[in-house]
Amino acid sequence: MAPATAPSVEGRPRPARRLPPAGEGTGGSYPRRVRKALVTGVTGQDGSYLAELLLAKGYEVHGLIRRASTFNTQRLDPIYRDPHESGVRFLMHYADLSDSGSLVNLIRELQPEEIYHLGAQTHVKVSFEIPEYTADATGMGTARMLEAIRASGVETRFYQASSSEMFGSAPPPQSESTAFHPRSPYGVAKVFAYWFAVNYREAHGLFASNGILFNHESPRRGETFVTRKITRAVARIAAGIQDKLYLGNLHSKRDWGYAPEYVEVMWQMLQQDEPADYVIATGEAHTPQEFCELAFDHAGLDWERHVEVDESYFRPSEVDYLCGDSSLAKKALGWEPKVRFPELVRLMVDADVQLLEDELAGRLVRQDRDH
Ligand code: NAP
Ligand code: G4F
Repeated sequence: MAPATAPSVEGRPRPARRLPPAGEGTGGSYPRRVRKALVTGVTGQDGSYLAELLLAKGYEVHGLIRRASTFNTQRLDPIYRDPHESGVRFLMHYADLSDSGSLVNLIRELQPEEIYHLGAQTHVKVSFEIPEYTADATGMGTARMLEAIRASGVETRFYQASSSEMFGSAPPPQSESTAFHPRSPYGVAKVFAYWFAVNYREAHGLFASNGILFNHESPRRGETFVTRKITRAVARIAAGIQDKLYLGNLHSKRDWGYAPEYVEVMWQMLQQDEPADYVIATGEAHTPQEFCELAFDHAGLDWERHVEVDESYFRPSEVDYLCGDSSLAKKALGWEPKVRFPELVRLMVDADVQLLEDELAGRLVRQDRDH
């Protein structure tokens, strides 16, 4: 275990050192060393893809997970190895974004070179029902992470998972210079967290970058977000075990990309010489209705026969139109999306059809992860 490093005189995090390419050590006369990353929200959609990416790049990856009464690590099945085996480079640690002490202790113990802060209460509609909790986990969670970095005096780089929800009612196309006007407690909490990261960069010299990511989806998307809710229902309706799908507002516009491509750019942001904030988006917007049309059609179904609107899914204040301008990311990072809307819809439907077939055939066995 790396020894704890004393905080510098003013309790400031040390400026991040220049990083060697991952997995290649520092070269020259320096010893070869595996780079260490800490990922909060590792059990979520993005956290699981990011952990895979970092492992493939040679990192030792530490995931922060919170206590749950059931196993919540299914998305990590592809990379999980029993920690009793030798050479394991993916390890999980219990902590919680509402528990400052757990964050300080973990960061001090690990001394990670990179921290990807993805953990949050991420559901916009739910944030209207639990605004105080959302402010705490999604907003204060970032403040606690940043203070934990300062308190532990660790040399690190920090990625803040900012969101296009911060733009709210600001008209498209939204870019890094668009003023925020959040429309939900979640959006407000993310604006708070965004400015916390900027402030620690300006006040304390921390290498902190905000990735302002527009919606990104995948077969690992949480089941209550609209895209996954649709693709799961399509699979069930096609199999004859469900008939109706109840949705809310079908006419908002979202800029939907493919999650594995979005975690790649998180990593890229922390490899730059200087920290900065970047919008990540496809530049194309579609409605939930268009998503339904394509998804049902891909399974040979007519969406209008199965989809009904239930107003209880409407939000008290909606974000009508998100469509991002990611030209800065293209110029500075060389990042461009590859998977476009129709392909995204098809791959998500195909994955849910396959998943249901596996479930019905009893081919899926729950993996127990006691760590
Ligand atoms: P997600 O699937 O909902 O995952 C959220 C993660 O945060 C889960 O691992 C969850 O743990 C963890 N978490 C929640 N509360 C916590 C707490 N109190 N302490 C510790 N961990 C906690 O979210 P995602 O789609 O991967 O998104 C990743 C990040 O990017 C989030 O910050 C999200 O707000 C942001 N973002 C996402 C999108 C998008 O379209 N996906 C767009 C912009 C920004 P459990 O598994 O235990 O619940
Ligand atoms: O899938 P959604 O719940 O995603 P939303 O609200 O855009 O938020 C997601 O993307 C954000 C990035 O902009 C992230 F920061 C956030 O964490 C999350 O990942 O809803 C998309 C749209 C909304 O306009 C919603 O009103 O779909 C509409 N919708 C219509 N029927 C529905 C439903 N959304 C959900 N969740 N469930 C429905 O039945």
